[in-house]
Amino acid sequence: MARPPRVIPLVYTAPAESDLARRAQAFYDAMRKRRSVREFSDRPVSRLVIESCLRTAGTAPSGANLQPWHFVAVSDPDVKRRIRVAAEEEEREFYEHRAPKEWLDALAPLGTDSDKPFLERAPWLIAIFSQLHGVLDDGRKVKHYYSLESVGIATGLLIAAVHQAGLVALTHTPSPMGFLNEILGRPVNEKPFLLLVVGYPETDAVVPDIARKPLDAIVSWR
Ligand code: IYR
Repeated sequence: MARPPRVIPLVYTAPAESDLARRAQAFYDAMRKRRSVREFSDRPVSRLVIESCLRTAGTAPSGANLQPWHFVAVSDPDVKRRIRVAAEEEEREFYEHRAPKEWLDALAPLGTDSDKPFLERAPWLIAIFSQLHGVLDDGRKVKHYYSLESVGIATGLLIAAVHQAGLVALTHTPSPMGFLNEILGRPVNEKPFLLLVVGYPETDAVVPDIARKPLDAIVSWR
């Protein structure tokens, strides 16, 4: 029979009930200002800031608490350049051949193309990997559960942390992303999930004039 789990008291203080709505609204008001930004300044960002954001990402819930993620934080200009070159190669293939017209039509409002100068200009690129299984010191495999869901949640927290810190980010998904394993020296059990570009926006940065769906379009109540 499984041993009973070790437990500790939950650290939790309930806010006054009258405060709940205000707190929920305040967080929404902060998060609604988040935008995906493609025009980055080259202004540096201290590694300490990125470390705190990554700690936040690491607080995410995960399948069986196996924390099946790995983050590579890149600030080295040579590594950034290699990532840009490899990503743009895939992107050119995507925009010129691979993408069906329907996909290109869906992307049109974003104004994206295969040029990704921000991959060199932004101070930080965070490559997020999902560990499809773990590996013990002796090489044996450890099964992971819900890796992609877990890493998706961790990435959401990371994006919120970056925004809360006062920086901007872009979720970038050059496809396929296998070149990230090669350039960053990550093992084959780790699947690239997303490349998060982090920094300050360019002074005169613009963003697409697009809107979020209203609540009644994304929620139903029963
Ligand atoms: N990866 C390409 C294309 C692209 C795809 C989706 I879906 C987007 O929301 C945005 C871009 C690129 O980064 O340009």
